[in-house]
Amino acid sequence: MPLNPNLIDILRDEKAPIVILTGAGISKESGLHTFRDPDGIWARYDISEVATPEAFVSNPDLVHHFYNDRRAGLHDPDVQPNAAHLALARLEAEWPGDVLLVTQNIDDLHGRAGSKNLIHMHGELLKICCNHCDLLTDWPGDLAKETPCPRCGKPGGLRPHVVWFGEMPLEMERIYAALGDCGLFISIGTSGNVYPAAGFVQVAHEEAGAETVELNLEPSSGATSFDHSRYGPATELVPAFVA
Ligand code: BJW
Repeated sequence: MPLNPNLIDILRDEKAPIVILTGAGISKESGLHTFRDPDGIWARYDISEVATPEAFVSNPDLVHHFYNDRRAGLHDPDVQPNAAHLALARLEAEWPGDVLLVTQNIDDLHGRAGSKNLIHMHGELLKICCNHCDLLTDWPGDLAKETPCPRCGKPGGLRPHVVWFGEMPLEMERIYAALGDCGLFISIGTSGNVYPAAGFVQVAHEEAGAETVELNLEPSSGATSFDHSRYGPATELVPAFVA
């Protein structure tokens, strides 16, 4: 096998299912911040004050401000899918086997790039839900503490459709089923600090015997768990790897 194998070198079975996990690093070159880099979101905000259910109860104004700001950032016309998002959408369209893309990102850049078999395991920034009823709807604009729910009419219950610490990530059954059956697991642009996503590499390796690949700017916390790795910017690594 070549020193820096690409997807085709690793996957000789051309129909093998592929599971891809992405994190904030894939959207960095589109102009969105990561979380744990020195210039990241957690350098400016305290996680416990904006990304927990307890924070939403004690200071909903701050939590809404945090997500309103990020929603506005996502609407910046300069924020567009980059070469890495586009390469993954192309892979899904062209690979003869299943490709499941699981993103921890709440931005909509994978969808805009054309990925269809996509799970937003930490939710979606442009959606809201209601703590009082079962509303889940698109919400591109600002949200405030007093905004009444468009379905049940009650104020105070609307929240961003995002998964905070201590909450259950979305579609876990479907994700674990795909991990247990894949031939290749690729992790892109994630620091490997947040579970359960950080544990997916072990599941793919142990349950499916899958080959595992990390594509990241630098070795992640779980780097030694991967069979193969390449380090550099996602816009260079991803198109080259899936080409
Ligand atoms: C580039 C680049 C470029 C830069 N190119 N690369 C097991 C052990 C220990 C703890 C736990 C455990 N299981 C669960 C936990 C608790 C907790 C957890 O993991 N804590 C850890 C901090 C220890 N997990 C949870 O609470 C999760 N829920 C859960 O497990 O439910 C089950 C359960 C429920 C109830 C009771 C018991 C169990 C939920 C986690 C929710 C995460 N939420 C956030 C914020 C919400 C969404 C938002 O506002 O955006 O999600 S936190 C934040 O981190 C966000 C991200 O999706 C997530 C991951 O970050 P990511 O994507 O990895 O970003 P960074 O910044 O960390 O890394 C970026 C990487 O890119 C870096 O490596 C750079 O080098 C690289 N990079 N530029 C390529 N150009």
